[in-house]
Amino acid sequence: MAKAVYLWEMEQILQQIEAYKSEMAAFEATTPDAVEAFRIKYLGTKGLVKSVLGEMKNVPPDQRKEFGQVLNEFKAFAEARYEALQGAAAPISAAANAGIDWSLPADPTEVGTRHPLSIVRGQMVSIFRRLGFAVAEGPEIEDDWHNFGAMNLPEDHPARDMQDTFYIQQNPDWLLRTHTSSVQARVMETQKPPIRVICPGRVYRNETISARAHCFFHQVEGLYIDENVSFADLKQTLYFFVQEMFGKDVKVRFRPSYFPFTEPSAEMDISCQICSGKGCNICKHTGWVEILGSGMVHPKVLENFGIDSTKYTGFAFGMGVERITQLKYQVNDLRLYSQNDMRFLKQFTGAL
Ligand code: 2U9
Repeated sequence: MAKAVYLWEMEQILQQIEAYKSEMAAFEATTPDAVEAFRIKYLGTKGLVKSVLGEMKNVPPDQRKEFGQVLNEFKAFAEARYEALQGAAAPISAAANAGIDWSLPADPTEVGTRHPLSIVRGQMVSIFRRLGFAVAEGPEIEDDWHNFGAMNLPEDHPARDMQDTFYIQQNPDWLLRTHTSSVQARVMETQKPPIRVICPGRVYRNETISARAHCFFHQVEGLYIDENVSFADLKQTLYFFVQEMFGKDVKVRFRPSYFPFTEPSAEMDISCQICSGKGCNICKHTGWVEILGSGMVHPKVLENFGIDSTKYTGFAFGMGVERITQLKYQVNDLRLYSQNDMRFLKQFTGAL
């Protein structure tokens, strides 16, 4: 009989708790005074939470654990609601104290624009993605092996002088990558052919800064390794790229060249986009401008990564994003790209 009374009372208390919780949830407080009123009513020394907690003494021992849990949750609910009200009221009351008129229009803010190099890099990446190239990225601080050794440039190789390198003082095995070929090296380390990647990224060379040279610039390099990849694939891929980038009327020509990591190697020129081949200062009155280097991946580079060079062949290419941007938008001073001059940067609003 006694137990039934206890149960009935407990039911009542539980209902009361639920009623208090709904009340608290609906409690609105936009001023510190109202928040304080909430605290006094529910969490004060004579508050409702305390009085419900006081019911614990009437609960039969075998139900204390279960009821204790309910009470703890109730207390936590009240505390959480109090914190939420405090958080919501603070900025409103701070604004009111500071005399802010929320109905006033906001100060005009200048909307940023995409950097021309980001725009052009995005276009380059999107063209190669359509040909099935994946994008790979890697570290800007590299070790000697990934930047030079793997690329067929051993320590005493004179071709290392072609690229003035920034070495890390604390450890001369580390350097700032001079090309993103180091990323392709890392791809070859972890993936088996077929490999079809492009590697966009920033590279560093120890050059005196001028209109035509900078100590850092951006490259997009590409690598395609599979069975039966030929120089014809290289030419067609790069021809497609320039047609998409500069329009269908663009003409191309390849000139033999030398890079330690490709054999044979070739540089590609396109008809000058400024004078349409008639002759101007940009093309030095030749009608042609150089835009990239390329070639068939040197068998030694393939073997460095355990790729059988009698079964697989590949082509690779590299180009500067600054150069492509210069030809697309006639930017004639490399320093403009990194000077953060809004008069320059604003001109590219609306581009992709
Ligand atoms: C691997 C094998 C070969 C990437 C290549 C070039 C030719 C090249 C320059 C163009 C202008 C750099 O930005 S630039 O100064 N690049 O001429 N790059 S072939 O060859 C590779 C890359 C990775 C594994």
